[in-house]
Amino acid sequence: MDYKLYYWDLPFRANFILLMLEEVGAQYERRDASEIYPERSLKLHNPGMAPPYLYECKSETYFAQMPACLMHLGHQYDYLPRRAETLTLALKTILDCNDVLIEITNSNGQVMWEKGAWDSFRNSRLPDWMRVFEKTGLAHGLKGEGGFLLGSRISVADIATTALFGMLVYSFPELKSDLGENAPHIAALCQRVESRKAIQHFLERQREEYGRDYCGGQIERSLRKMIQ
Ligand SMILES: N[C@@H](CCC(=O)N[C@@H](CS)C(=O)NCC(=O)O)C(=O)O
Repeated sequence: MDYKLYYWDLPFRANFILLMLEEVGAQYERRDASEIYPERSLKLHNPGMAPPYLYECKSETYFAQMPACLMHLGHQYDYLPRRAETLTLALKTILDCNDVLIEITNSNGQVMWEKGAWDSFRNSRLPDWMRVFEKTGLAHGLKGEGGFLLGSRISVADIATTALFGMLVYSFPELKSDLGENAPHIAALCQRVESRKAIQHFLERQREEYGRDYCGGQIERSLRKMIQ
């Protein structure tokens, strides 16, 4: 066993780490977040505030914060860009993804969506975010039908981008045209990454199990009410 991932019974932030573990063929098991959170989280050697927690068996170490977990796996499996600029952009891309997750869930569900706020998010911030990814890709690695976000080699940035937008448009098919219009190369990239063998098998199993579930809870219900 290489890793244990502690998270809720949902795709959301887990998928960033799960797609990576699948891509590199790591041996891992999923555990429920409640085994750590909240009681044990402060007692960990590297304490963390909230799930996901990634446990690395060989170093007997826990990591929290999705971007940190992904950067750690990127380092372990050689999925980080080599040049300083693109290495920094890989981290920035994962942080951008996490910001989008926070925005789309109104700060992880602190406030439920209302029509005016949702419409303005969907018509302004969300397309701007999509364009940020599109412009980054076009400047660094995406070309015509191929390439990756930050060069000719797959990196954690592609895994994160796919976990963000691939999952978003699968869970909310109504947003597919938003992505296609604002970030056509990113839409194509997500499809290519989702078709990589290990990831494809994983997503088929997951989508059979969870359907179109996204982040769960009242905030998912509020999001669905806005989008439908
Ligand atoms: N910045 C953290 C956010 C973690 C987070 O918000 N986790 C959610 C589930 S996705 C949770 O269960 N939060 C409980 C809490 O914040 O107490 C990360 O990226 O991992």
